[in-house]
Amino acid sequence: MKYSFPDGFRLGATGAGWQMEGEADKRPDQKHFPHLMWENDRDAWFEGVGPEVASDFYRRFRTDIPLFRQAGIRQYRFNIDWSRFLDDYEAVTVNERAARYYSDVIDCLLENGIEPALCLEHWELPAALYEKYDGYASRRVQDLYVAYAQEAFRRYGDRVHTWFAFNEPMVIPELCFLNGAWWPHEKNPRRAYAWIHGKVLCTARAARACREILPDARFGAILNSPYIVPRDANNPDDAAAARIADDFFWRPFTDTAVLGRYPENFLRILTDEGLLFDYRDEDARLIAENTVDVLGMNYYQPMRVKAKETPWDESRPFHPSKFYDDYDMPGKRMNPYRGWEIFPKSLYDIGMRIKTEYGNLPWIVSESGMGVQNEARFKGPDGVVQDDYRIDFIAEHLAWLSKAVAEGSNCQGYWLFASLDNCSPYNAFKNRYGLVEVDRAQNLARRLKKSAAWYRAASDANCFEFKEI
Ligand code: BGP
Repeated sequence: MKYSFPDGFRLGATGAGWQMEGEADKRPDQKHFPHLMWENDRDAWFEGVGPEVASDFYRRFRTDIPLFRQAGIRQYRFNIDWSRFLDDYEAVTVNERAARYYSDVIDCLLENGIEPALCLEHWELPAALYEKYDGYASRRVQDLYVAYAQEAFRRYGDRVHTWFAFNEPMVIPELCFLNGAWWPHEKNPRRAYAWIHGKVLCTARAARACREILPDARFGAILNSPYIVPRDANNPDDAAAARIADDFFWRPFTDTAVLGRYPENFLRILTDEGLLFDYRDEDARLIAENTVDVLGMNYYQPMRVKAKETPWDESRPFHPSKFYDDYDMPGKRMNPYRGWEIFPKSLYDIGMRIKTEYGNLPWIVSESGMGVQNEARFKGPDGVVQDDYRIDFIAEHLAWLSKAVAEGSNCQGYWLFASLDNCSPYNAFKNRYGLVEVDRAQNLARRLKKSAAWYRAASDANCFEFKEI
């Protein structure tokens, strides 16, 4: 069956700053938060590998970007590493060498016919601002983030017309401070929600600054959408459990960014728990007055929940799972390497939800992808990774997305994670995501995978063949 997208819909890819750039030309005092995670938890990172070299995109972008073009990437979302971009985070003095690098990447993308979209942060909060002020919980750091954003708008706004505040602003507060999975392994909900509110305020303030400096640009938020699915939508207890998970994991950033307000239930529960952050009248006004023009939704897997069956231990620090249990659906399709469910229909559901609940705002699938371990075993005699599983994964996601678009959802693009194989938090180079291989046994040599040719054909034609969904 043939699936197609309207004119103007673009296939693209995402490149995460620190996960690809590497740390060449950075001073030791220019560390970012993921570097701290690695430095303090090295044994837990796959083979001890961290962000130091990553894919070495910093030194190789001039030869990488033409490969992206060959892979059919028409739009490219990447980000500035705040910790690299400035020499002095408090005085907001720009490191001219870093500024030139980002400018050169933008030019190189444009020369290759690829439209750049810039994100201001993919977790690269400068370590110095984490250590001195506790990061986004601090109003001082929020000021410094906005000052940094203004500098970026002034430098690159002549060539970059789509901007985003953060990549997945929920992930660091959730994994580092709420459930303790990542360094510093805290279960400290007060800190987690203070960070979340700080990032909500930064998003609104950066949107306002972007409009002042670049009135013709569009400004957006990139959110992780663990699309929440109840065990049984017809069971009121399961549905109620899913609503609470939604209030805590989907809606805090989506509602503030698009509707200009927090979900009531989220504020009420935090208040009842004695965990409401420093929430001022002027904050509510700021959020209401500075919503975004575009949403980026990163989607990997659904979050399945059911009504609470296990007793909640009141001596534990608060976690939203006080009100729901995770649901392990029998027979679910898995990506065994990453341990994530594969459920492409969510892209249709996300599209219809944005249409009905969020005013049909323009949106983009800003990440979707499949990480696979030991891809070298799939190499053919010519050395090319025969990643048919990735082609099927992309096609099935695109098929569901095209159904949403056909039913009126205003989705304008699909950006694969990722252009290049790169360094994941903790999993480092274990699972490979790229259309372009990075061969670590061969001095990081690059080679297009089979999926790159498929992506190129789909991108050029804006349509593709796949089985009926
Ligand atoms: C998202 C990040 C990406 C990428 C992706 C895949 O949360 O925005 O940068 O890391 O997850 O996950 P992982 O790298 O953990 O396999």
